[in-house]
Amino acid sequence: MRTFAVLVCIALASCAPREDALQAERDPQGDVGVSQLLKPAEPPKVLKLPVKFNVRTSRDLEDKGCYLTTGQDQHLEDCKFNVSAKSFFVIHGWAMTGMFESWLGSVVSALQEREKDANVVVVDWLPLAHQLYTDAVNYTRVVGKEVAKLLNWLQEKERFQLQNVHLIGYSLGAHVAGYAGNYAMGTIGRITGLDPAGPMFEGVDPNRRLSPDDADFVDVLHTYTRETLGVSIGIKMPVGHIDIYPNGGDVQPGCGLSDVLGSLAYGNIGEAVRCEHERSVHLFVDSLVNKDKQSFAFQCTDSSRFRKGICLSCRKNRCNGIGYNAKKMRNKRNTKMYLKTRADMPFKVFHYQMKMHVFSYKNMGETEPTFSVTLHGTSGDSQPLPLEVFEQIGLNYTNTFLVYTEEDVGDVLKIKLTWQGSTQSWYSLWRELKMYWTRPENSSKELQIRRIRVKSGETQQKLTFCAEDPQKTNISPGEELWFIKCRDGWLKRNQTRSV
Ligand SMILES: *[C@@H]1O[C@H](CO)[C@@H](O)[C@H](O)[C@H]1NC(C)=O
Ligand SMILES: *[C@@H]1O[C@H](CO)[C@@H](O)[C@H](O)[C@H]1NC(C)=O
Ligand SMILES: *[C@@H]1O[C@H](CO)[C@@H](O)[C@H](O)[C@H]1NC(C)=O
Ligand SMILES: *[C@@H]1O[C@H](CO)[C@@H](O)[C@H](O)[C@H]1NC(C)=O
Ligand SMILES: CC(=O)N[C@H]1CO[C@H](CO)[C@@H](O)[C@@H]1O
Repeated sequence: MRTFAVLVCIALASCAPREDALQAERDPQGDVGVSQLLKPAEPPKVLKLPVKFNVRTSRDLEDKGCYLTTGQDQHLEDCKFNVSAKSFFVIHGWAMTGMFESWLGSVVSALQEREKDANVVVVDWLPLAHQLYTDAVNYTRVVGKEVAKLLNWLQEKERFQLQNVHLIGYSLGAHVAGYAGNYAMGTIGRITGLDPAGPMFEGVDPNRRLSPDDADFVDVLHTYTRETLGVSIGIKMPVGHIDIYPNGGDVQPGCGLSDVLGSLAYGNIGEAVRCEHERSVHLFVDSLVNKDKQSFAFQCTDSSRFRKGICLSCRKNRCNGIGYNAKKMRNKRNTKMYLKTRADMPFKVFHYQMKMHVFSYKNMGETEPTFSVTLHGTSGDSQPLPLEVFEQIGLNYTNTFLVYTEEDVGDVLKIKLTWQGSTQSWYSLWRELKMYWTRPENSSKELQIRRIRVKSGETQQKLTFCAEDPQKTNISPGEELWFIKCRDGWLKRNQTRSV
């Protein structure tokens, strides 16, 4: 218990005292230190209306908005709540500081911009969320029930449809949404879980956490599912109809937990962890505002298979948009999907599967080639993209790789394959030294690659690239080999053999 309280403390907010004047003024107990967090629970101050429904009536985030109260018809009118329109309920998570975090405003603005007619309601349960984590967890059910009560009352209104309701919950808020779905009469249209909280929810019964039963469509983004001392801040298990794990759901680019420099840039580890947890929110905002740069995720049994480039299919609904653009898939349950992303908005990248038959040629011994490819397309060229090798490159074997570009290169016309011989990174230097020790005579290493087959995840287009010079299909360390598009599609297996 102690371990995870500390972890959660680190992850969900900065536990260090803050010098925020505004906060100190409004919230004298804002300096929640770890020791305080671990103190036994004080009897929670029961407030009259611990859960508030704040209708965002204007685009101005500073505007106080208007409050709905279950049973008060006049409030609907006062708040200009359009009962026949779509309604979004944004639900925050654990609140270490007792205040709204800045991401909330981004979600509200993005929803207002994307769906101009819609009602955007912030579910404010700050007094209950600003407690020990274990107590806040206990309150998720109470808060979920309050949301359900409001929805049940709204259902008495003509033209109000539960199908038009979309709950968006971050961290603990995702489980609040789950409870709301549980207690609401009828079926809520959609719930989006943004990195649902893991501690005390991982592995528990479906009716005590977010689950596919809670809405007609439950989609989930998992961005911080790395286990430390047996606890993961974000829930690891799939809890929706589709569960999307961007970048494997653990290390998010730009959050820099894995590299020292990144952590320094962030000031402390806590910020870096929060960066990954909160990434789910920013991916959702991105999906709302960058409509023309939609990210796609691909179904796969696990992250390592995805990283090997095995899963880039869209057949039988195996791919889907992410965040707001995810299409309803009720026939699926706990479907895990994966994608790579950029480090910031817009997060979209372009995925490619590459299949390369590597013929062992000469003196390969124990060496592992370090390849990179550069894509040349109708709209531009990519950076050199390293081919990530997990075990080792199979010789006399068709290897599959996943590569992705941040920029749209358009239709790929040409591919440059480079066998990094010179030191282009510390890693390759290290590999080279290792090679040198084990096998000093490097001059005659040679592999043969005759063609590269490419499939684009985003367009599902398949192309075959052949060696530009049919006489030159051998490659040695430090050399490069050019391939040009020679065919649309891939040939059947028996035909491939004959060249
Ligand atoms: C209420 O929402 C419906 C459906 O989106 C829309 O057609 C209608 O114009 C809205 N009414 C007002 C007053 O905005
Ligand atoms: C959770 O809340 C219920 C009341 O809603 C209370 O009876 C119970 O003791 C609480 N559990 C914990 C662990 O605080
Ligand atoms: C690959 O095939 C070539 C020619 O058939 C053979 O000489 C070589 O030993 C094979 N390499 C491996 C690693 O099996
Ligand atoms: C194999 O190739 C031959 C021609 O080379 C073709 O007629 C045949 O249909 C192919 N078989 C398959 C299973 O693709
Ligand atoms: C042909 C070639 O690349 N030879 C290199 C083999 O490795 C030694 C030591 O690393 C180099 O000095 C040679 O140039």
